[in-house]
Amino acid sequence: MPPTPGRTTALPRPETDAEPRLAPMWRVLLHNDDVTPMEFVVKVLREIFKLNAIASIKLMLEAHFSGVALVVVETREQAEFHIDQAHSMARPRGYPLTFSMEPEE
Ligand code: TYC
Repeated sequence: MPPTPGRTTALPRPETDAEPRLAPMWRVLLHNDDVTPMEFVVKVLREIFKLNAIASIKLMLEAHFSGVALVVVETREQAEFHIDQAHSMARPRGYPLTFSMEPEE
């Protein structure tokens, strides 16, 4: 369909060039501890956060060696749900595995 005369077709907004975000985004962080087995951390990252094996191992090692690792950026509701699921997997086994969340900016 030809453009209507006198009207412009969609142009990028010069200020942002990007679509406005509908929902504020939150960072989910993985914290190291001295108790949770490495294999269990990887299992949680795969099963709850749907990360592949390589990404899960890399993140687990990053948290293990540096204290904390960024897992994913998602909406507040998604982050709360995933963290709750992860803690619910760990607590009955007596593991102190901890995730936290913080607003992106
Ligand atoms: N530090 C734990 C250990 O040596 C493994 C671990 C890694 C725990 C990352 C938590 O977020 C974590 N068994």
